[in-house]
Amino acid sequence: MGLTIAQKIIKEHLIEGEMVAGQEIALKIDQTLTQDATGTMAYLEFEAIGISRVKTELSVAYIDHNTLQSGFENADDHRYIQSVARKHGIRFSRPGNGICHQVHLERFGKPGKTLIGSDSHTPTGGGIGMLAFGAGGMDVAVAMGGGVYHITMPKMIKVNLTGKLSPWVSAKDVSLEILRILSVKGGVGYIIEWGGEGVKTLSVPERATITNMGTELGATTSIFPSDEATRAFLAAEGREEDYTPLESDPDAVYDRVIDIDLSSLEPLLACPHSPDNIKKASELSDMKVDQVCIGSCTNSSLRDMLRVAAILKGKKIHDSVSLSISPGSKQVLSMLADCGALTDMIAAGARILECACGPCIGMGFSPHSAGVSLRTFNRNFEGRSGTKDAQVYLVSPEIAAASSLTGYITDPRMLGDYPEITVPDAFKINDTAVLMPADENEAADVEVVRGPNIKPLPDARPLTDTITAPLTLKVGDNITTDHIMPAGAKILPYRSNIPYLSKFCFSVCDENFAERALLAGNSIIVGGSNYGQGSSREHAALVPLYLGVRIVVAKSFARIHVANLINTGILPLTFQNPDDYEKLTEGDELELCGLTEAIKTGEVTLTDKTNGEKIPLTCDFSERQIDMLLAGGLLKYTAGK
Ligand code: MIC
Ligand code: SF4
Repeated sequence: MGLTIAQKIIKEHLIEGEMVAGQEIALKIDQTLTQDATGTMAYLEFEAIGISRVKTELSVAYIDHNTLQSGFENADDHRYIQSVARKHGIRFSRPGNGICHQVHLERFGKPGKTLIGSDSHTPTGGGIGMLAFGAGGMDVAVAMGGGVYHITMPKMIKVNLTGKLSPWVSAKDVSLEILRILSVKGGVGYIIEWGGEGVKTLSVPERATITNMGTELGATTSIFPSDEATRAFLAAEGREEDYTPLESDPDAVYDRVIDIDLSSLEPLLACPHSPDNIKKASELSDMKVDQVCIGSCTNSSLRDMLRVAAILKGKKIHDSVSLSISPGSKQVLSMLADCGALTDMIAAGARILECACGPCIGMGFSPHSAGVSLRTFNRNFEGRSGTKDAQVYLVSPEIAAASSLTGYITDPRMLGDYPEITVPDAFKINDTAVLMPADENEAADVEVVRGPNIKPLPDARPLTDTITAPLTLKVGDNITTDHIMPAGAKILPYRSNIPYLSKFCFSVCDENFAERALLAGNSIIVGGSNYGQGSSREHAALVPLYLGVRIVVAKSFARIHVANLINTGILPLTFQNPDDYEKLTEGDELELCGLTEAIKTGEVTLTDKTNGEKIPLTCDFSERQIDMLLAGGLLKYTAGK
């Protein structure tokens, strides 16, 4: 039987397990990346493992999320990451060099290699034919130490592309179309492989927009073939030698095939507050727009920026719109400057922000109260922009630029001729903002510098046989890690200070949760389906651990978050019958007995001592996961080995 592209890469990197969907497998990891908001924790964990030098082919530490430095906290964390990277053999991408996924694609990604990153949008690398996964910091720390990465062997979806995108329709619309088809849960348990004749019409940055947003489907990852377009991109980056062709076998078997005719797509947008709430731009043309933000790891390539500049050229943005543009990397920014496109953007009235995540993670540029914000980003979760009642729409760079001119949501086809752009064959290469690590002889003398904002990790709590605890919080479906552990300018500086961060846990849902949980000592959370979707931040597990959360019971879980829960030693359990969710009420006293045995058989009974209900729960842990839970999480488990 033939193999898919992903299966070929998995086969080459398989260390443990069998390539049977649903079974746990362990993969060798070639490259890792971290960003600063999750990186400080990942490097503290790497230090805790006690290995002196990374064992990967390449590991890069990026600073891109938390670049406001509105106090000593971020700057201290950056200095810590810079020093720890220098000591342990990791390259350091300085603040201002760009967003991790954009820079990694430009400078380091290689077809056929495996990559894990402490950021959920690491699958951006699938645009260049990498098998790239978002993961929690602990998993990245273990991979840097030469350890394997465990996943459940996914099923395969093939998206068969035909035709060619029409003028004013772009890769973002392909992402939104697949979200319309599959929803934010539809990719869970799958790798999405993009194929068909239509693939040839898409450049690597366009493919990367699509694999980037595959994360919003809940997919394990997404991948494109490596072909002539990949070779051309690598050649433009001056590294054609990194090219290897990759395609699926003609008789490869997919669990599901979805056809998309690129020629039939129209400009789309995702309405508040979910990336799968899709409408046509033409349906919302009465909606007044207050703010437009262009950038993020989804849409900040040179192609996207040149297109925006061409649309804005010689025009002026609408008086009631505030427009921000953040180019994805120093490479993109300097090329925009050289060709004059930057001047066109500035002249039209854009506010140019640094090459970083910026407004995407609420680091500045929050909309005004109830403001309508059009963003070329990948997530529009409630409150993520920093303004709780903002109405955030996800759009293509074309819709964003067009709407910034008119002040209304605008189907860009209204603007007439699609302005031509030329993406050069050779990009401007300048890697001065990537610092090399010390060589092995010098490394011992490098001092790791820790600021006072770095607080110890919360204590592990090995699983006990009986847990009796109150239900301190009951939440609904599609709870994101942004709900569990919000980010934004006021909170993000405390990512290495779990006690402080804990004050904000679930504050979007219930401002009193943190206090209540801390008071209870031990507690249980109940959630709906797709619990923990979105960001890879392991803080959404570490902080509940600190607050005493021992168990999360949900209808279903998102992939990275469930791994993070187990990694921190919190027990994730699912309802055998999802309707039983209704039987539990916040404040109820719950009890689970015989847990050490029950997690092996997969049959767990929850007793609601308040109303006497007995509720059957399930779990399906591998032996490794059981050992981790019994040890109190991945770090204790690894140390024990
Ligand atoms: C995000 O887009 O939500 C983030 C911020 O990049 C996160 C990582 C984090 O929370 O630091 C992600 O996607 O994993
Ligand atoms: Fe940064 Fe936003 Fe991309 Fe996350 S989604 S890595 S915050 S640009």
